Amino acid sequence: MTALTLPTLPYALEALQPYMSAETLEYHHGKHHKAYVDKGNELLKGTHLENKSLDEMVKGSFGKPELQPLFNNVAQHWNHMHFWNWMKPGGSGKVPSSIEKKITEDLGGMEKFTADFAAAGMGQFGSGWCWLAQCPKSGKLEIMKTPNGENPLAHGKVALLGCDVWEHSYYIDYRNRRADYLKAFTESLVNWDYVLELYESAAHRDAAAA
Ligand code: MN3
Repeated sequence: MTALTLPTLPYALEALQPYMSAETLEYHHGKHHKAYVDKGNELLKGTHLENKSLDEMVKGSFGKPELQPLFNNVAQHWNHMHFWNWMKPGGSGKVPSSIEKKITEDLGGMEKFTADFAAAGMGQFGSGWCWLAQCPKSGKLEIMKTPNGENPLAHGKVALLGCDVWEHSYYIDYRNRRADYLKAFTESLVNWDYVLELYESAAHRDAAAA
């Protein structure tokens, strides 16, 4: 049994056009994500993390120099499993009211959130991700940026939304214009239903733990 499996995209390759091309999705999913799955499976073989959940693989390999290559691949697998669901055809638009209320309380409103999220993506030097995350202790939302494969989970936070700012996610469509890609992502691609699902399951988990 292989531990990691490349998922099927939840929409057709053409479905996110004109904001993200079929060619970008074909390479990003079929080559880049597939490479993380293949390499991750190879590196997992014989380790104590082989039969663990994906969350445990990410947390168990983070911050250990000898497991850095494994972390890079399992974390990128985790990130992309969510990333495909953080977008949808006809995305962005109306933000669920509970999310909008929480963003207004913690992050100063939707407009400020959108600007700060994009600024985090722009401010990530080189490859990485920008995030809307929730602190499980305080319950507060925060904006994060992380290098390479790192994610909120590795840092003890709950990821609610993430945008891949590795060049492979935008270079075919936007060349060097990361800001235009981030604008298209925030305005036209975000699947807020999935964000809501993650937000609500985090709340249920916290209630169960309390
Ligand atoms: Mn990627």
